[in-house]
Amino acid sequence: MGSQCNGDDFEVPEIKIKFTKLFINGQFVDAVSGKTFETRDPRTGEVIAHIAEGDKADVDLAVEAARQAFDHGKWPRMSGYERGRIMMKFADLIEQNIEELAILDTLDAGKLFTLGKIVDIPGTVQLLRYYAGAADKIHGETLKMSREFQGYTLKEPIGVVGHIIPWNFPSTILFFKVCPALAAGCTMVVKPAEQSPLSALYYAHLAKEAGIPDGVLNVVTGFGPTAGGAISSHMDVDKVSFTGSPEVGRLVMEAAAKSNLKSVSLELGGKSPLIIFNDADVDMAVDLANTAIFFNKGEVCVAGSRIHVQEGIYDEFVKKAAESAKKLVVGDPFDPRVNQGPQVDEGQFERVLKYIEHGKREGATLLTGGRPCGDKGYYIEPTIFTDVKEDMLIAQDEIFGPVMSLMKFKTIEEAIERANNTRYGLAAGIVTNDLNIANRVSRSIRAGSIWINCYFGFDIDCPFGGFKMSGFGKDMGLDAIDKYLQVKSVVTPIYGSPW
Ligand code: TXE
Repeated sequence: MGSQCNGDDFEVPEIKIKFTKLFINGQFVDAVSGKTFETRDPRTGEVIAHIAEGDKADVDLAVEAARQAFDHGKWPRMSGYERGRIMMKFADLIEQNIEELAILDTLDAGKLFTLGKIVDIPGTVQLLRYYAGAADKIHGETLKMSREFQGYTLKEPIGVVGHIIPWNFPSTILFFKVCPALAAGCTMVVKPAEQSPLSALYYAHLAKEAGIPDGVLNVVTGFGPTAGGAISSHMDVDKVSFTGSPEVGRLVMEAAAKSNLKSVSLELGGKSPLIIFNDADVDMAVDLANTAIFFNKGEVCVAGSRIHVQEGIYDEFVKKAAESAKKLVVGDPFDPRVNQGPQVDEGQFERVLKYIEHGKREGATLLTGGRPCGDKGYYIEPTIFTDVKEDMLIAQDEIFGPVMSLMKFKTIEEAIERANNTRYGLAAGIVTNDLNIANRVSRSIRAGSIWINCYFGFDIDCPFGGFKMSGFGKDMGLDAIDKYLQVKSVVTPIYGSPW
């Protein structure tokens, strides 16, 4: 077996699930239909809780609350400084509840508990504080008019925003979107993924405690085609910000076009290349490659799922990559020794295994892994394919699981061509000590983020978003605030001048 499933000599923290209802206009309420759905623990497939199943009727109520809060409420009208102060309080409250929030994301999405405590949840605190600091620095420009006019621009919040969130980073991606929208003065309706609704409801409770006015931040849990679809087709939602699959991204755009032509931004995943040149330190490159694909069990939009290795070091790389993958410990994400937890749900588990079977049928060589792991839950061995051809499905589709496709190349030109041979353009990694190669390749790849001698080079100040079919619009950095603003020009003749 390419990996081990661990034993059970560690403690799973006890937790009572406190919030299971929709959060609309500052209150936790049942769905209008009274329906609920089950959220399940991917470690076992067992039900964790029954969650209110919102649909169009609930989205209508949430949008109405957000509309009132935007048109008549304090939030868009208060100073940026005051909004920032409340966001800082929200951050402090999250900081006091890191452990509980990390437990929720581990239970719901199978994420490593230790990482949740030091990366995911503290990351939301950092995002809130960054955008809180930006809230009072949003301003327009004085224009140099060509005639005798005075002109300036105002940057105004876009209005009511719908955020549709995936399950792979239930906390991080939620705050990628909520923080700049709050800083801009927008009001919003959030639809978490049906696989991972627990933490979003907890955050809603903390937002209220921090003093975010009722109606500003609403959370409607439920399914994509019903609750999500109602947001993207709503006539009173001014913008929708979506992270998820390209198929649904297309539906969101269609719904926006067919309703009120709301503004749309999309982050739709990728098939990101990591290109390793002959001069690379092979051990370091193997570490990077394994992290790039196996981190968060491969459920990462920027996962380095296509590893292109130059021929001079290819054989050594293949041997060491397999050895390294075999050492990864797959098992219960609450166990601090574990490197890889379960896939988020049965659907994703089956989908990844199907791709692995497809890879074998297409003629790729299964170097290591390839099987489910353990007797319950949705665990899959870290898997590496070699002899992957570019037209194979496993080299083109986003598998969203722990499956590495290894390919050999000869020249820089070939590496660039292969890296760009994908419909996606989210990220790319380059490993070389040659500055000329690094510069040339980074400028030639059509992707939104390029990481040289590192991978996952995320930073709060670094705009993140895709090219090509990976979508458009940036999360993070100050650019993300612009998504939630619109520019108004104000012009007046200068007194006494003819016009
Ligand atoms: O995504 P969906 P799924 C990719 C990844 C994964 C695949 C399928 O390859 O294997 O997509 O995952 C909501 N109108 N990514 O099926 O369906 C849904 O409820 C409005 C990459 O889970 O796109 C959830 O909240 N909303 C990605 C969100 O969309 C709808 C992260 C994402 O779900 C909807 C996740 C509809 N008609 C998956 N249908 C990334 N970019 O990181 C569903 N939703």
